[in-house]
Amino acid sequence: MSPWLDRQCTFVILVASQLCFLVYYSFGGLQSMVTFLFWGGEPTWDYTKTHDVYTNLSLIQRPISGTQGLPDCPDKSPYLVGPLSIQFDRIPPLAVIQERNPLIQEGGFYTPPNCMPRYRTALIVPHRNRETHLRHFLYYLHPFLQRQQLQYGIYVIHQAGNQTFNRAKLLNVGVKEALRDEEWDCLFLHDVDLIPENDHNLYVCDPQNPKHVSIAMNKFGYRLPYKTYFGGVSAVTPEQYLQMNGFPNEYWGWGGEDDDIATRLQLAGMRISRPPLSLGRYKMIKHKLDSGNEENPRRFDLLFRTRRTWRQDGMNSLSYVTLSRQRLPLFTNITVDIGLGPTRKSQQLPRGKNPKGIETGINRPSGGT
Ligand code: BGN
Repeated sequence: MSPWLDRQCTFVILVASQLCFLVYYSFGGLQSMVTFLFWGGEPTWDYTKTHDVYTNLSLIQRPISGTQGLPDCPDKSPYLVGPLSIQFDRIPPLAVIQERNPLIQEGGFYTPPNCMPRYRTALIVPHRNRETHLRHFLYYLHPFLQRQQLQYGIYVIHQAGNQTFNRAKLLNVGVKEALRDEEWDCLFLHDVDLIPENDHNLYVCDPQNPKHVSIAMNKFGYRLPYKTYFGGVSAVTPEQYLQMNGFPNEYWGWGGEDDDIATRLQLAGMRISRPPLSLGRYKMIKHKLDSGNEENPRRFDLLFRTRRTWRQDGMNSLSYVTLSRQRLPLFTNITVDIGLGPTRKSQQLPRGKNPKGIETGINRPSGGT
């Protein structure tokens, strides 16, 4: 080959490889490139054309012939509509939500009246001082889930008292309490201020791996803020949850617990599964950082030690006191005393007594510390 031709070839290869890199990065790296090249036929959604969240709900009726010998629900629900209109300017009254969801049973439970559900999903919602958020949440989630033809239940886990909030521990409590009621196939661990924007985002688990669902939130410009992000809404089977020893109990205040969960699921031999970016879309109800949920200054140190602590801190060390368990018309409300953060341990309530002085059972599983 002549030196001239050789130089030409080198030049072309150089330019071509630079172009390849350019394309690679502009499509968001390897994962997105693979999705782009081997596109699985997922529909692309037009979020400028949205539907009312109560669309099709009146079509879901009990059959006149009774519920004996109902067929299995179809693979894909015929009631789904896609992108939903979501607004937070008016707070729906509980009575209105009840009226618009006549098939919901006491405790916030639902089972499709006209077919046998394929999945049973429990939603676990940590809560304190977010009553208006909860009303938006119930208004949007009930019709959303009914259209998916799931059997489901909504559990609101309310932290008693004004001490530092502990989201991850409330989730552990919620899982334990929900599994007392029913053999749920899937546990949706759900922040109260996040509303799904597309009903094709099915509230079912990935049997292989824990699923991070709220991957495209308006707050983060509908992108994942970082690769291992696991906050907001996630879905795990009870088996996956126990395999990772649940969530850490020691994160008091804002931040870090979701990163810990992401680490522990990897330490337990699993990886994060995710829906397509166009489906895992969520609108967040705007709010300020709550008092009692200030940034946790210990989170960096705790995260540094996850590898050493995850087997001891989690479901096997969970202890709390159930103060009340109410089956309300739209959800099951469980109020718990989960104790106090590290600096407040000395003020902890005496065992078996709650602030009202009512005797309660202590929910300490075997193997607890
Ligand atoms: C991260 C927080 C997450 C939070 C996301 C999104 C921490 C740990 C720092 C080492 N993690 O920074 O908890 O969900 O932001 O807001 O603070």
